[in-house]
Amino acid sequence: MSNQEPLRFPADFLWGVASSAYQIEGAWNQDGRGESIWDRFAHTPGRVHRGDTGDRACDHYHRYEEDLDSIAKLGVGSYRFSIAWPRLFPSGSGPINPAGVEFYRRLIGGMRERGIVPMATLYHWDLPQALQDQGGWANRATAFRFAEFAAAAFELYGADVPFWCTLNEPAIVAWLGHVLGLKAPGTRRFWQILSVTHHLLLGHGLAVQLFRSIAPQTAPDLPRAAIGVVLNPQPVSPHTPRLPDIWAANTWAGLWNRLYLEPIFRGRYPADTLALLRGLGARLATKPYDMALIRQPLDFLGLNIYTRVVMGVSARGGMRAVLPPGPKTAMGWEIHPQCITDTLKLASEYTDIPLYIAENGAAFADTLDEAGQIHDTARVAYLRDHIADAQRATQQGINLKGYFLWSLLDNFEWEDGYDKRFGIIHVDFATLERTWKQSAHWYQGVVARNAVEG
Ligand code: IFM
Repeated sequence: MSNQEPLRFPADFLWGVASSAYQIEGAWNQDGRGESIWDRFAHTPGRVHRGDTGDRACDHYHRYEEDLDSIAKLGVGSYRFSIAWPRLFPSGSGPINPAGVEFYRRLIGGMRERGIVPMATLYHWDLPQALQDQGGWANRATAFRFAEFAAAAFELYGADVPFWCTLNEPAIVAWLGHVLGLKAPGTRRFWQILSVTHHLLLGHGLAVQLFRSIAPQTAPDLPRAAIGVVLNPQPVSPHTPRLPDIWAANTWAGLWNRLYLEPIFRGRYPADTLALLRGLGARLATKPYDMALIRQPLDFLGLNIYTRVVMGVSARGGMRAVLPPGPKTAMGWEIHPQCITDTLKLASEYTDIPLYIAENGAAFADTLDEAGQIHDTARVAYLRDHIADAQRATQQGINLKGYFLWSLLDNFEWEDGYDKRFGIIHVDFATLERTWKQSAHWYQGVVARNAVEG
């Protein structure tokens, strides 16, 4: 513990916690929910660590009241959750599922009763399998189905949800889902990288356009309705100042950062990255006005920030991520708190709209002591250092308006199953019992004081 003055945040700073539907809800085939690409992926042997699935997950679908009580007790102002598309539209489009509508009505209502401001994400990776069967995001039509789903959500919940995020991390969807095959739908079709990216971004743009025309009016006690997108650009540095390493860092920044930031904020794909990908066989068919549709004025930008990337060249001359020495999380990600300011600065080059850290947190191997307590000191240290860096960013004039901790609960960490725990609340996946970790108590204090220890 340091003796320095606490690092105070601006009075209107929004504290939150974050989760996503497939990672916590469970009830995968209940009350009319349709199959998603993550159900199909997790049910396919060999795709997820130990064969784990989200079938039951944290059973949040049935235990959401208890979880909302925890959020209220943490004292945070907001909860970032996601709406499962196949719960509202089991086949991706067509008739709406009343039980799905009702679930989110109760969930959002539960937040409102407790004074928690809802932030809804529309696409946190759970595409209805029926749409995947028609080509998924590689099919242009999916962008239009997404916009219809989004419009239905705006109509249904617009009065009570002031913050809307269209997509979560489109780079992950495109690269890890469609090129590396590590996430659903698990395909390895390099040539689709540009079409999948383009259709995701088109879906985003169309949804924002519909949001503007629907213009949801929020209840008087809530902020005005706002829409944004959640991206995960990473600060990239060259391993050495040598030219090949600089080339690798720039190339990676194009593929991972600029491929998403430039179309959304400047209405064009980065020419160098586009040429590189096309040269390697990626295909892209655009229609007139697509880029104008993608470049919609946004109200905020969400950023998921965990680490940075150091790039060098391999012996064969290709790009290679270099893992610097020093501490790592259980994901093997370098702990580098300055990634917060660096990412915020990177985003600020594209826009001056309000920025939210939509996710930040860490997986560590937690152990329960004899009394059933979890002293997750490594997580507390990670959070403290990253939140302190966020505070320094606010002092440097960066337009940072809020921080959402990933994650409320230990949950289904995609292809890693339940092996990686990001929660500040421990979940016993046999009994589903929730136990606050030390980090939850600590975060409660940060929120109450609106400050972190310096
Ligand atoms: O669990 C994920 C989340 O769904 C998206 N952002 C990164 C988190 C940790 O890997």
